[in-house]
Amino acid sequence: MTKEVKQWTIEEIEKIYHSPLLDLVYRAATIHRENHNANEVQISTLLSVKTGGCPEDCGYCPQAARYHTDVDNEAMLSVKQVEIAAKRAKLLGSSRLCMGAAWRNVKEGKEFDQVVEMVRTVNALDMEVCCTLGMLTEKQAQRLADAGLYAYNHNVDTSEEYYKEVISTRGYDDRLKTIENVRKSGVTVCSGGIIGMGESIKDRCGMLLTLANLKPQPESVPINALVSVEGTPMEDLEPIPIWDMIRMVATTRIVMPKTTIRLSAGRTTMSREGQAFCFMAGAASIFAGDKLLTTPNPDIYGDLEMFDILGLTPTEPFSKHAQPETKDDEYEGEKEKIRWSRPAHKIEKNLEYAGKGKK
Ligand code: SAM
Ligand code: DTB
Ligand code: SF4
Repeated sequence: MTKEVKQWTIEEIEKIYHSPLLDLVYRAATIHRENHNANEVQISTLLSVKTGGCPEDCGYCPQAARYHTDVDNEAMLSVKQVEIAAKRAKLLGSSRLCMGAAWRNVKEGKEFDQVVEMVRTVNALDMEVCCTLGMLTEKQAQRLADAGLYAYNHNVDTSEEYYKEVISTRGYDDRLKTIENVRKSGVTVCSGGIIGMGESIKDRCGMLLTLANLKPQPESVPINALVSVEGTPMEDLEPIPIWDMIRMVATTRIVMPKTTIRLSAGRTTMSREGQAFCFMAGAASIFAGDKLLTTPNPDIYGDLEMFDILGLTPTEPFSKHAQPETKDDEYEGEKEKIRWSRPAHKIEKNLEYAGKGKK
């Protein structure tokens, strides 16, 4: 008999989010211990392989070309540079490397070929390889899978309703389509979002509703706290209280018991005690290294000291899923055509910031 998969409702998720904090954390911690080794936290490293100049208008993002931030456009990293960065990350305890590109979507050609080569190279170092390259087709996902890609990160970012207040250049459905394409290729899905963008609690729960009702649920869910960057439409937003992060992590744990929850952007403003509470509530990964993609992150030695204080050990690679095999590249160019949507709505704040000089 097949076990029926639970379909979550927004009311159920909101009720969990609003429960008394200590009850919430206790329940989440219990579920965490039933499904994971609670004293292990994965150390992951981010590497921006193509920085800046992105055509999208994501209101939080310092890499959007239309906002004038301190981020400069940089040429794509070479495979050798990636290999060196990956080896260094591994030496410092990382078991996962996530490579990001400031692209709307993956396009066929030299740059994508180079990313495929990067994936092969990092997989050969026995690290979990993750990519976040924007929207991609099923064939492109398959090509990355064949090169040894372990995970693909593509965030829904927020609820379907609030998404329209943040991004106007691509739709929520496009995001879900890419996630579906990744799923079909056999690569594990990493999808989460950001809190602190001015959304309501209902939106935070709405984002979890989307993710928790995916079948199967994502293997990995990053929870980012907004890093407000000067020059973006979200530059004036205050950091969220740590209690919101703890509630978000705990609620994620309860509605997606098996998922790896990643404490992602925003750790520079979180105390160690706050982060410990998040680990207690089910977070099982951090991004380490002094930079995320473009913004600062806590110092790695400070993080290792935090592991020591809390008695945490870094998770070994491939402890949740087997290492993908790297196959021969028999790819002969793109045959599949997808038309990603260009939604018609406009976002006043994003328009106001586009082209405006940095203060
Ligand atoms: N261009 C690709 C895309 O958008 O899918 C990949 C890179 S993008 C930088 C990856 C994710 O980083 C975004 O979906 C968003 O959730 C997160 N992110 C970007 N800027 C952020 C910020 N200022 N604060 C927190 N998270 C951020
Ligand atoms: C995710 O959800 N967070 C990471 C990773 N996936 C790619 C990226 C955070 C980026 C924060 C802003 C920056 O450094 O540019
Ligand atoms: Fe581009 Fe990704 Fe930044 Fe959006 S989040 S502007 S798609 S790099």
